[in-house]
Amino acid sequence: MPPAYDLVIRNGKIVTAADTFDADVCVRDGRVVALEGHAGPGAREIDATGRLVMPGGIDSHCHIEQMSSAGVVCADDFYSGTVSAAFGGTTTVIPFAAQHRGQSLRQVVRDYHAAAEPKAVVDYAFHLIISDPTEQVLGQELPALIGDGYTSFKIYMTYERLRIADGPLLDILALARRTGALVMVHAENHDMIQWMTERLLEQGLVRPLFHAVSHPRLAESEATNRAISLAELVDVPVLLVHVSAPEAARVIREAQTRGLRIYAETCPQYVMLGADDLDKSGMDGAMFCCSPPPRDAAGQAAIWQGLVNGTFQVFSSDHAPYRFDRTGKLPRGDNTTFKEIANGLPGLETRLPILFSEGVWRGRITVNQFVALGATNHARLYGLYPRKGTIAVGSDADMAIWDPDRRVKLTASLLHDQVGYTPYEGVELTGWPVTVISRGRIVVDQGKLHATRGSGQFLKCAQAEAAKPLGRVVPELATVRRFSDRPLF
Ligand code: DUC
Ligand code: ZN
Ligand code: ZN
Repeated sequence: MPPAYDLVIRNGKIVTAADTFDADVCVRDGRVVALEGHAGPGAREIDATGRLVMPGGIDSHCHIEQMSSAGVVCADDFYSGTVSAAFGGTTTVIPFAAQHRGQSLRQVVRDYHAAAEPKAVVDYAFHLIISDPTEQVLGQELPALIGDGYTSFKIYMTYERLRIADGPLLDILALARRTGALVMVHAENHDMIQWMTERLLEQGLVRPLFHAVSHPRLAESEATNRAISLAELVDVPVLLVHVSAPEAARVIREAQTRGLRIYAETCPQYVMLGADDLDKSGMDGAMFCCSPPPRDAAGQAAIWQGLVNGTFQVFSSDHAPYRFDRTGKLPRGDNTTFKEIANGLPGLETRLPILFSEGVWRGRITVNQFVALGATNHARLYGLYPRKGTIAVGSDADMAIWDPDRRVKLTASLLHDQVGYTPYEGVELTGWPVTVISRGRIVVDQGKLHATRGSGQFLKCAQAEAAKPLGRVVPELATVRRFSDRPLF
């Protein structure tokens, strides 16, 4: 008799966002087909005694093989990026297909597919980045792409070459409302940043530390409040990405408490790093420059609080990998001013180990919250659930088997990205993913890669429940309804 299953993971403790229980996981044709005690034989078996068997992580914010608006190309392509993700326990990534001004969105998506398909080793979907909301883009390309499975997109309120002013942002939000897409917002007040930057440069204050000074918390909280107000006017959910400032977290919490569908994401750098890291000697502070910047110890505590109390639904890496040289972080070497430093940190591989160690091992969050923040909520928000983000009969067999006691000291040479440094050099963590499985295939086992280039698959995202409007009409629009049958937008 042939074995009943392709793969059986025995004796592990299964952890989902909702539950923790003992069972064997039985896999056939890439899917979980049974969760039971004393399962029948598998063609391949893994003994997970003493281990946690968790859904493979989903990283819904990472930049891979992307060119920044300043023309700097990421250090990671879809091979190194997804290999690095897999070693860190992540089996699905959602990077961006990023439009620059003047580009056709459709062509941008084709280009990212051409880059990802031959290289990715884990599954991937795409968010879009909209920087040029022309009539053609908003009238045709974007609605068609949303229908084709690209159901979320990011917009920037800052960066000269990317930013969307409030008027076009309202157009975009109205379009999202009509089409059921989820809008992700980079919320920082552009003029505050630019004005601060000019004042600092005038005084010759150019060191990396001044990147943090030029991006004040107020710039983040003001724009966050504005983004939420615009979304409330249109009655459409939005997701605030990479939240770093306690004041912004407070604005989000308050909107959520009022019952609005406002979602939020934070990232490892905002619980692990501080603005003082940007004050390292020479140019070393540039290794920690990202936008928004890391804040301070009180800010880290506030972000932890938001992770614990549910203000943040997702913990993503915002992996934006730039090498510490002229090809990346430092286009003018030691003469690079803070304004010219490429913005972003690597983090695909360290995201989940940091959340596990600093969150679960230190007792800040439960292991079920860990799964929700690292996998399940990403799948729910972006229309991949229940295929991804959980361990359940019928779901893809994407799992990471964690040794909860494994001690690891982070160092750049341990990691598999192409960045050459880690902002977490020397950090000691407890808990590590030892075996990583994607659709029943062993991708990583005991520190070795087993997946081949191009074995990852593209995932179409459904329109998520999370993106649905609440049906709340602001009073002024209620007035319009008395005089007109036609919706205003
Ligand atoms: N925003 C991101 O999402 N990533 C890197 C830099 C930035 O501003
Ligand atoms: Zn951003
Ligand atoms: Zn980003």
